Order: sequence, then C-alpha cells, then structure tokens
Amino acid sequence: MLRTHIKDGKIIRMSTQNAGEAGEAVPLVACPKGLKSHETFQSPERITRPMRRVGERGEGSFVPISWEEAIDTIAGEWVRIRDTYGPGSRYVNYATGMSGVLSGCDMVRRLLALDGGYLGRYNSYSSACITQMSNLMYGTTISGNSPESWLDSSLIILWGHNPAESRFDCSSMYYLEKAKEKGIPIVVVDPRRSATVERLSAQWIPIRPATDAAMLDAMAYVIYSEGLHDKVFLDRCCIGFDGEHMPEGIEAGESYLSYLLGERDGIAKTPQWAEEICGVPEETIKELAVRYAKAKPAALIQGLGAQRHAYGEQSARGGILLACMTGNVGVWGGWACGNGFYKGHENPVFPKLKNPFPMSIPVFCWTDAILRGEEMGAIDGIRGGDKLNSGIKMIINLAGNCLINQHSDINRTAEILRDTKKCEFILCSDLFMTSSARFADILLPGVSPFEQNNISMPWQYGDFLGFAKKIAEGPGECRFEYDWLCELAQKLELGEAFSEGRSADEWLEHIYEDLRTREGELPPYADFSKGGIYSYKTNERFVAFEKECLDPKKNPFPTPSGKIEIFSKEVYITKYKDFFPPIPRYVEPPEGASDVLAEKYPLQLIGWHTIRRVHSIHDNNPALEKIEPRRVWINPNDAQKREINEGDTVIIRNDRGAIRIKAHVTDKVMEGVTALSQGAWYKPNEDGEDEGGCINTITSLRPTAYARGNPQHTNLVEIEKMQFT
Ligand SMILES: Nc1nc2c(c(=O)[nH]1)N[C@H]1C(S)=C(S)[C@@H](COP(=O)(O)OP(=O)(O)OC[C@H]3O[C@@H](n4cnc5c(=O)[nH]c(N)nc54)[C@H](O)[C@@H]3O)O[C@H]1N2
Ligand SMILES: Nc1nc2c(c(=O)[nH]1)N[C@H]1C(S)=C(S)[C@@H](COP(=O)(O)OP(=O)(O)OC[C@H]3O[C@@H](n4cnc5c(=O)[nH]c(N)nc54)[C@H](O)[C@@H]3O)O[C@H]1N2
Ligand SMILES: [Mo]
Repeated sequence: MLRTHIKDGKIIRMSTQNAGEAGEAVPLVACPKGLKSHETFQSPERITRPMRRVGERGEGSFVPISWEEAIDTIAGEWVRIRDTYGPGSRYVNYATGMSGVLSGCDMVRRLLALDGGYLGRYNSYSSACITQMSNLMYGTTISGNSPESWLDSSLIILWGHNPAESRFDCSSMYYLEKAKEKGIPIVVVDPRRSATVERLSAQWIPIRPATDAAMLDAMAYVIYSEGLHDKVFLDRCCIGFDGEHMPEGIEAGESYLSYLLGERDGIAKTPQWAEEICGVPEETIKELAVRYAKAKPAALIQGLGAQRHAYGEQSARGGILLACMTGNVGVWGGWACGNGFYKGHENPVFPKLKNPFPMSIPVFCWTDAILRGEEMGAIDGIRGGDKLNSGIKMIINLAGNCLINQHSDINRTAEILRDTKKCEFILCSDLFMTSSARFADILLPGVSPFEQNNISMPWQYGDFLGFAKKIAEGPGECRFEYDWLCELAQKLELGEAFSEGRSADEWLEHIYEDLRTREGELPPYADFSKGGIYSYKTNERFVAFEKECLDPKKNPFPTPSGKIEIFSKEVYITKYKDFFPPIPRYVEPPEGASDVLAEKYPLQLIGWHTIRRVHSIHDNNPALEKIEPRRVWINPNDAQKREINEGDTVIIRNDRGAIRIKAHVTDKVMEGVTALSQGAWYKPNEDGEDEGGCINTITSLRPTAYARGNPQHTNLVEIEKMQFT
C-alpha cells in the first residue's frame, strides 16, 4: 500500500500501511523502492512530448512532433505492414511496466485483434521453465497451498528463492517470519548468501549455479536408498517413477528409478556423484535429504532463480519429484513445488479479445522471429500452426524495456534491431529515454502510475484489490495509452468497436462491476474508487491437489495420463527427445561450470532481482542507489587470484561483451561464482563497454531446451582489474 503526501501539487513523501492497521489481514507494507517512487516518477528526466526518430535507429536522435503526426504515422505503418506482410507480422513485446488492469499491452492487443490480429506470445521472462514443467507434470500451475500453510510445516527449504528482496507479494515474508518465530527450521539453497538468509537467520547451503538438478537427484537417491520414500503415494498418484509404473509401451529402463540407480549408464546418482557437480558437500546433501523426508509435513519452496537458467526446466521438475517422493503433495504444511499459485479470489481483466491470427512464439524468441521468422516451426516453439509466414515487421513496445535492457545479448540484439529492413517499424511508449526507447521510430510519452486511475491486484499471494487513484496530471503532453489508442482506433475506423463508447474510467467501472457479480463481497464501485485497498474478509484455505491425491481415479490430475507425470510420454515421443529427457534429471548445461569454455571464462555469473529496483525501473533514482550500489560481487579467493580489492574498477567479459563496474569482495557469494543484480541501465562507452552495469550485455540468446525460456542466469565470464594508465 502506498499513500501519497502532497504539497503544492507535488508528492513530497510516501507512506504505507503499518502492521496495526491491517487487523486480521496480512499487512500490506511497501518496500524502499515503493516509498521512493515519487522521486522516480516526478523526475525532471521524464519525456514529455511525442517524438520521431531522425538519424540511424538506436542512435537516440529524435525530434518532437505533434500527437496528430504521431497517430498518423502509426496508423500508416500499422496498415501498410498488415497489408504487405499479413497481420501476423505485428508483435506486441513483453512489457511489465504497467501492471494494473488497464495495461498498454492488453489494450493494444484488443485493437490489433479487431484489425486482423497479431503474432501471439506465450511464456514470460519470469517463469518460462517452471510454468511449463508445472503444466507437464501436474497439468496446472495452481500447485500451491494458502501460504499460511507454511506455519504448519516442520521444515521449510527455500530453493533459489529470495522473497526478502525479490518481492512477489506481502504475504511470503510475513508468513516466513512468523514461521521463524515459531521455531520452524528454514534452509536456503542459493549460490549467494541472500537477504532472505539474513532476515530469517536461515541455514545457507551454497550451490553452483545451474546444478540444482544434480543435488535434487542425489537427495532422491538418499531418500530411496534409506527407504524413506512414500511408495504408496508414488504408486497411487504418479507414473514413471519405477519400472512397474510406466506409461503403456515404454520400457522399464526408461523410469526415473532406473536412471537414479544407474542401471543403464552405470552411474548411481549418489551424493558423492552430485558433490563433484554442484559443489555441495556429500554430507550436507545426505543430511538435508533425510531431514526433508522425515519432517512431515515439509515445504520445499522454489523461487524462480534456479529456473532462469539453461536447462532450468530440470531444477523445476526435480523439486516436484522430491515433493512426490516424500508425500508432501496435497498436504497442508507440505508443498507440491511447481509455480505454487493458489486458488484465491478472481482478478479483474481487461477484455483483450480473441486473436484471429492463430500462431504464437515463446516470448524470449522474438529476436529470432525478426531474423528468420519464416523458418521457425514447432521445434522453435511455434504454437498454433506449422510455420510463420512472415518475420516480425512491426513491434509495439508499451511500458517495457525488453527491447534492449531486459533482453539478452544486447550487442547482438541491437544489431538486429538497427536494421530497418528487418523489423520495419518500432513504436514505444515510456516515461524515460531508456535503452529500449532509443530504438523507437515513434516514441510516445506515457503517464506514470500517479497520473492515471487504475485497479491493481495481487500477483502471487494476497487477498485484496487496490484502486490506484490519479493524483496529478502528467507533465507536458504525456498521455495515457488508452486515450491515444482510441484516436488510433478511430483513424482505423474501429473507434466504436474498440472503446464500446467507454472512457478509461468507464472501463474500470465496467470490469469491476462485472467481477463483483462473482465476487459478491466487493463494495460498490462508488466506494471502491475513492482510492485505497479492499482486503477480502472471507478467504478459503486452499490445498492444491487435495482431492486428486486422495483418489486420483475419481479426481484425475489434468495431465494426459490423469496422474503426476514423472515420466512424460509427451516429451518422449516428440522431436524434443533428442535434447530433452522425459524424466527429471540433471543435464549438464551449456556454459555451466564444467563446460570447456570455463578454461577461457572460469567464473559463473548470475543475476538477481535487487531490492533497489523493479527490473530497470528506479535505476535513475539516486536515493535508492545507496541501498544496493551497482557493483559485482566476487568471492575473496577469486578476487585475490586477480589482485582485486574492494571498490576496484573491473571488467567483466565474455565473447558477447564487456561491463566496466566496481567490485564488491564478499564471502556472501561462493567461490567460482560472481553476481551482478539485473536491471541496471545499459550505458555503452566509446569502446562498446557497458558502464551502467547492465548484466544483459553478456547474457545469452540461446533459449532453454524445451520451454524455450530465457537462460539469463547462466553465463561464463572472466573478471579483470582495470589497469589505468
Ligand atoms: N525488488 C524486486 N522484487 C522483484 C522484482 C524486482 O525487479 N525487484 N521483480 C519481480 C519479478 S517480475 C519476478 S519474475 C521475480 C523474480 O524472482 P526470482 O526469479 O525468484 O528472483 P531472482 O533474484 O532472479 O532469483 C532468486 C534467487 O535465486 C538465486 N539463484 C540464481 N541462480 C541460482 C541457481 O542456479 N540455483 C539456486 N539454487 N539459486 C539460484 C539468486 O541468487 C536469488 O537469490 O521477482 C519479483 N520481485
Ligand atoms: N539478465 C536478466 N534479465 C532479466 C531478468 C533477470 O532475472 N536477469 N528478469 C526478467 C524478468 S523476470 C522480467 S519480468 C523482465 C522485465 O522487463 P520489463 O517488463 O521490460 O520491465 P522494466 O525494466 O521494469 O521496464 C518497464 C518500463 O516501463 C516504463 N514504465 C513504468 N511505468 C510506466 C507507465 O505507467 N507507462 C508507461 N508508458 N511506461 C511505464 C519504465 O520506465 C520502464 O522503462 O526482465 C527480464 N530480464
Ligand atoms: Mo518477471
């Protein structure tokens, strides 16, 4: 919850809910970036006029134009590109800058749907791997319990999960801190000693990046060999664990157990085997496995850090496997892994309409779809058809920085975007001249969250809706996306169909009142729209898969077999099987610690979501820089080998690019691993080295094997001390 304090038309301070105010509900306490957001959004750096590119694309030269000229140009390109290449050559890029009910992405997709359609997209940059694996094994992403279930766990393991810093909601840390007060032991598995380890005084188990699946395999080995596995549960609810429970027509030797015991490859997946790979001592693995299997119920909860990796699918699957082996699925106090969403109250949505163009791409693969769209087929993750008939020719990027800053391999991506023969038109709206905005052909000045009414809703956990009230006019000629989209719609002769005669505020009321027919507890719009947050009073306790686990025959899991698919026949019989296993198991990733490339680039570099930014938002806010300065974390042993001291300027380098940044020498990151928070603004110098500290200067465009997701935490690099002459 954010409250604004205004003086002379300016927000001078923000405050939030304090614990006492919330009553029975989870207090909605804002974080430091929220409390400083007025400084970000009232910054004099805001863009205030529509602009047209002059000079080369990406160079950053623009001239101000009128709104009329902007709309005319957009309408012209919109129609020309549709008629030349077909509606599927138009693409709305992934963008999270507006996350209320009225978002630029949803609104523009409605207009495109009314006008023949657009190339669709699936996945996210957040959770591509875990979402697809949750769907593959459980048939759904609703695999969580109400978070208060953690208070009845006997052990909590947070795996690649850092909710003290990367916030999903207000509930996670609230319940974890309560769990800590109750004396429930908490373990964190992470290459970094994270803020969560410190806040919860948790046990820290450092692990080499992208090797989680090996440790999870070894835990499975211990649990099985000690006879601690829940055989009854596995037999009743799962297929593919052992040779007796395989899908029809599949050999017993393909089972997970056969792999675990090394029946085919002669390698038992023991803790000793895993230690070599993941760097966690054999004894630690054994001890954690036994504790997890014996503590009934126990919650192994995965964040999204261990899956934003090459073969990130496999850490997500390994978590689900262990939850099944220990009978922690369908149990209050247990945890099924996967996405961990739960069935709470329904969220309001803007009706973006069905897309008449049937095909979609994985969100991470849009650069590929510019370069070689016509060649892309099912093997590249194309859904809804065999092959695209055009590459992407027009990109609409509203409130997003994924054209450059948040996408991978910036040097290569910029090269692709610079070529105006490939993608012919780029439209952006933003508040600032970001690295993505610089690539616009037409750049529109948006309004900030303080300058437009909207409805905000919880993301992972939370039982509330918020009315974010407009409290100021945007500076200069800034306009809300809905308003100029209505003008564009009129130009396209779709005005009435697009707006249905409603203003943005009237849409909010319409969507809310429609939701209220199903969520009867909500107050009337007239009360809700005064501003603030409505917290639901009735919140049912939810346990994922309770019914399915008790009687999977009567209540089958929504998978092809009706059971939890430890072995996936779908993977086994498709084109993916050559490079993606049908079972959860460790696969050595490209650019992992044991890749031959490690001879040249011996350090693994991971990113993380820092407390001081929301992705790239707030990077230009000096007040927040103090909280976590831009710097690369390096272990003292690695620093010493390179004669690097605290505060030295260093170069992080691989074949994709170089970043010049200050070093932070700390034993909070394990040896062999370095860490740079994601989201800093890309600022290349004359030599092409990034001086802003943007990790995507050196991340890879190679998508993950099956989900075609972003592997942005898997990078090999070398770090050298800068020699100043
Ligand atoms: N403050 C803040 N909060 C945010 C965001 C933000 O930008 N800022 N972004 C929001 C969004 S959109 C998202 S999707 C989420 C992202 O949430 P997450 O993806 O969960 O966040 P990360 O920080 O990337 O990763 C979580 C932890 O995993 C660790 N990790 C990295 N690699 C590995 C690995 O190989 N194995 C293991 N075991 N751990 C690993 C990282 O060190 C980190 O501590 O956060 C949300 N919350
Ligand atoms: N290396 C690496 N890269 C990553 C990640 C990672 O962990 N590592 N995480 C990935 C994840 S999980 C995500 S979700 C993406 C997020 O990537 P993006 O969705 O691109 O998120 P932001 O960088 O926050 O960009 C939002 C933009 O919207 C603008 N904006 C904010 N509010 C408004 C508004 O009201 N109107 C308009 N018009 N503009 C507005 C902001 O100025 C900002 O430029 O990044 C991904 N990229
Ligand atoms: Mo995300």
